[in-house]
Formats: sequence, structure tokens, C-alpha cells
Amino acid sequence: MAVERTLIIVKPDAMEKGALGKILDRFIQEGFQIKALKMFRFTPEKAGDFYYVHRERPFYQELVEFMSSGPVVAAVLEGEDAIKRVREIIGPTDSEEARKVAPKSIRALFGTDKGKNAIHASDSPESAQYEISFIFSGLEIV
Ligand code: IDP
Ligand code: MG
Repeated sequence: MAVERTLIIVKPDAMEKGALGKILDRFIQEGFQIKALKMFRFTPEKAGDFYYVHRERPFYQELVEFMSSGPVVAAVLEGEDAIKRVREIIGPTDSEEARKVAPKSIRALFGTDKGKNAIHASDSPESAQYEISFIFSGLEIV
């Protein structure tokens, strides 16, 4: 195990529900350090670039529209084994499945379904590096 950094994005559905504070607090309670934090709204073009790996998937257009539908908050979290642990804390992609198999996960608590699932988190060291540098410049990470 090693200290890692990973990227989370609180998605527009969770922002609209007023869940930002509870979600950030969950990661603080779990022992992660917030190394960077930013609120912004994706343009459809930038959301498309961020999710470029999914460009051939049938849900790509829906995903781009959803992610650009309102403000989001992105954060860099640091901690032991952060990439895998944060993925465990957010739960499976589909919030309905999450409520069955991981009822305390963030997607179970704050998401709706497969698309509107409250939060994004990097899924590998490579994607964490790409996604952190996509959203934050060096000076914004403390
Ligand atoms: P992940 O966020 O758990 O890594 P991915 O398969 O990488 O899941 O998909 C990226 C995002 O695309 C999901 O978080 C979700 O918002 C959206 N998405 C995935 N599958 C579907 C689908 O079948 N319908 C609509 N949106 C989807
Ligand atoms: Mg993914």
C-alpha cells in the first residue's frame, strides 16, 4: 500500500440535493486529506473531453448532458490506498444496485440510478493522474 491521490467530482444531482457537505465530511471522517477543491460548471465540450474514454458508449451523450447540467465540485483526496478505498466508499455505478449491496455507500445514499449517481471517482492510477491534471493546475493542489 502507498499514499495515493485520487479525484472525486460531486455531480450535479448531488449538488442540487444539497449533499455536498455530507459527502465531503464522509471523506474527512474516513481519514482522507483534501488537497484541492473547486466548484465549476462543465461545458458540454469539456465534459465530453473528461469522459473521452466512454465516447463510443451508448450513454455518452446522456452523460455529457447530465455532467454539464449544473455546478459540480471536484476535489483531490489523499490517503493510503486512496484510489481503491474511495471507489469502495462511493459504491457501484448503479445507485439502485448500491442500495442493495452497499447501503452505506455514497451512491446508495445520494444517487438515483445508473446515470444520476451523485459522484465520480478515479478508477486507476492512470485515470487519477489524467483526471487530476484535467481539472487542477499545479498551484491549485496544496
Ligand atoms: P463509474 O462512474 O462507476 O466508473 P462508468 O462505467 O465509468 O462508471 O461510467 C461513467 C458514468 O457514466 C457513470 O458514473 C454514470 O454517470 C454514467 N453511466 C454509466 N452507465 C450508464 C448507463 O447505462 N446509462 C446512463 N448513464 C450511465
Ligand atoms: Mg469509470
